[in-house]
Amino acid sequence: MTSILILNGPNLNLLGQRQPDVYGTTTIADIETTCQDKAKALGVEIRFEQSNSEGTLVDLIHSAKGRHDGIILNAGAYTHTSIALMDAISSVELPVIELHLSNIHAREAFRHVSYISKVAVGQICGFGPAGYPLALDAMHQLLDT
Ligand code: CA2
Repeated sequence: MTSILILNGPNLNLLGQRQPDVYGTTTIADIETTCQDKAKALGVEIRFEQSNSEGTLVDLIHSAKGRHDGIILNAGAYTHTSIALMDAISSVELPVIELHLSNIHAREAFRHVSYISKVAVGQICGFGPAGYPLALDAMHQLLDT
């Protein structure tokens, strides 16, 4: 069965608990439930992870090789800074879809830079939590063709 790793970076564990005006009221647990439901409907398997640590995210990307067929990555603020995550993605040679809740291009200039974009197949941003099932649809299509 097709297996997709969904990786979430720093501070995303706080979703729904702090700054609801900026990031909404949906929690990371709600998003995981939505992803599990979507995966079931698509007939794929997912692993859903969140870490605040850059090194842990690098390790999870490395361990995806041979276990998962693709990665959906919301790297949070590491998107804009992490050459380590970019290199880890290049090293595993798996398709990666970059995902953001917010439209990073409509925000501060420092969020317009993404190291992930350089090695991702594509980017989904600006749709809030609905971006997660959209990304699963996109990955499913990508792996099917
Ligand atoms: O829009 C996204 O998904 C981001 O990856 C979210 C990151 C931000 O640094 C990126 O530029 C865009 C921030 C996640 C912080 O999440 C919080 C949730 C609740 C309270 C505080 C932070």
